[in-house]
Amino acid sequence: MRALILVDLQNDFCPGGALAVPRGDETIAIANRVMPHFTTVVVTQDWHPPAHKSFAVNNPGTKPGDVIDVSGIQQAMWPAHCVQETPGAEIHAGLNKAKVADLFKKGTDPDYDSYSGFFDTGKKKATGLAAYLTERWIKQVYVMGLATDYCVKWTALDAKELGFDVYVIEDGCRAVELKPGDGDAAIEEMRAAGVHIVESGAIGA
Ligand code: VGL
Ligand code: ZN
Repeated sequence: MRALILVDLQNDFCPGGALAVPRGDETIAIANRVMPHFTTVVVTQDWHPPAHKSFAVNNPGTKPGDVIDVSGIQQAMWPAHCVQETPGAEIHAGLNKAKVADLFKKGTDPDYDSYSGFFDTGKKKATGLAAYLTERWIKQVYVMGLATDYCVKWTALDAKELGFDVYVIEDGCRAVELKPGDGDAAIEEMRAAGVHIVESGAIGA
């Protein structure tokens, strides 16, 4: 059995959003196109409390792009984004939600970030996604969404480490690229870890 994990297809990661990923909105049509080929489709949702420690505004003297020590972990500073119950945290309205079976929120603990859809960054707390997939006999997971160099990468690498056969739909992802080239580097890092890199056109073909 295979599942599709749609990572953080949220307004704040699309053009006009608080942490806009260039051309992030182009992933929505691709998600809608591949979804019918999966029996299980889940989405992850970055869902931060206003006091979240990954926000530069909550760490006086820092600005977005800085990296500081938070709870013993090297943490990048971001503009405030995906704040719980705000429009920016909503899943993009263009996504066909009829096919989405479940939603997994992450980044809810103010002291820890959670790029991965499976665990917080310190691996202290699971989101429940791994157990959910295992209960449904899922062996292969397909991952796409936002952003290639953060949440897609961490989700795919955790899935691989958990023992799933992992496929990243490359054209269904867009990168933040704090540094130019981060997107391609993330793809290569995933490939080196044994993640299959595929194109959406090959799904269901
Ligand atoms: C993400 C930065 C901060 C992502 C989430 O979804 O890739 N990136 N929070
Ligand atoms: Zn976040």
